[in-house]
Amino acid sequence: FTVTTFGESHGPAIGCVIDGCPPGLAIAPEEFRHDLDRRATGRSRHTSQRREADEIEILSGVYQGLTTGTPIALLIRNTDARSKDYGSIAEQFRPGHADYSYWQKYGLRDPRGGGRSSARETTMRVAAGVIAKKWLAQRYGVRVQGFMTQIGEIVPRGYDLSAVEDNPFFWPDAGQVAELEGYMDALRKSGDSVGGRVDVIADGVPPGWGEPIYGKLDGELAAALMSINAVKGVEIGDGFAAVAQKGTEHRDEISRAGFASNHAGGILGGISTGQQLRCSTAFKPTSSLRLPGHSVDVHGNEIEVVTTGRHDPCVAMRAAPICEAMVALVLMDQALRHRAQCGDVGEVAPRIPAAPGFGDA
Ligand code: EPS
Repeated sequence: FTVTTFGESHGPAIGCVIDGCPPGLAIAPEEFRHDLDRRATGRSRHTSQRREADEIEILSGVYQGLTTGTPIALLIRNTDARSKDYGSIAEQFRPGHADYSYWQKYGLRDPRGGGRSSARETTMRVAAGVIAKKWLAQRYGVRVQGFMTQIGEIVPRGYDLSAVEDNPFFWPDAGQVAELEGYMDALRKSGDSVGGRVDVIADGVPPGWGEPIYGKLDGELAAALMSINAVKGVEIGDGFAAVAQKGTEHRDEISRAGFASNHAGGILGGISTGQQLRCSTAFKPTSSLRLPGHSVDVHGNEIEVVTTGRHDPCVAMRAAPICEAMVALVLMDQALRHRAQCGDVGEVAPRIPAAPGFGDA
């Protein structure tokens, strides 16, 4: 099961090809709306004000509302690109932006809206993720949920996951939303940007998904999450906090009644344990800033770069649905691989109940 995307931020359209989806899954264009809206720009004052309709066209792989097993091609036409915003920086490298590395690699680039390196590309990951989430939920009862766990220095005081969809930050503590609004308003006025952290949990993942060495579940999740624009770090379970832990603290003790804890984040040896899966992703502050920064242009002249136009002061704010999609795509791929190899093994005893999950009472 693979997904590839195509398209540029200011090209005529963006799209994806999803290959390997089993036949018979019901899917309609309107089912993409909810997640595409969760990711989109212009849905609050705290994101870029570019307004895209993000209307999905299903070009192939679906007949009479059901997937056929052949490649599914999805397309979204770009409708609100303002390429003149990029006229003055077309030959400049924004410090901290992929402008420079794309130029070094290809010797030319489409500077409009960051071209292929734009966060616009993540739209199609979310679209593909809609199919993976639906298949996982129907076939295995798997639920995937993303939420934000840090903006700059601010971390949640509490975790009530029912609050996440009711605020533009995907924030799990409703009591802090006013503080975040004020923080983001001040940040936007200052012209600067900030990083953020997004966690994803997946409930209902059965034990056994993931390959033992090549194609470990955690390795594939890390690669998938790292492939999102602006991501600089991924943790599974306790992640880097495990460095300071003792073995007696980190190990998740087992009794017939259940796992006592879940420091491992639901994965041991690259294979799911049946516990809640937990990943955390670090997003850097965006680099398109109206505050001047030192750089050079394509001719090697030293310059000051100023980026005008419509940009996200905290791209992580829109990333919860993107991270969910990447996790769902990896899980669907691993589920199919597991089924192909071990489908006839069946349930193996003893199956140990999971520890209470993140956000559970
Ligand atoms: C982006 C800059 C803005 C964002 C864009 C990502 O685009 P533009 O410069 O064309 O107005 O709106 O994100 C999206 C369009 C999207 O759908 O996510 C950038 O610099 O990466």
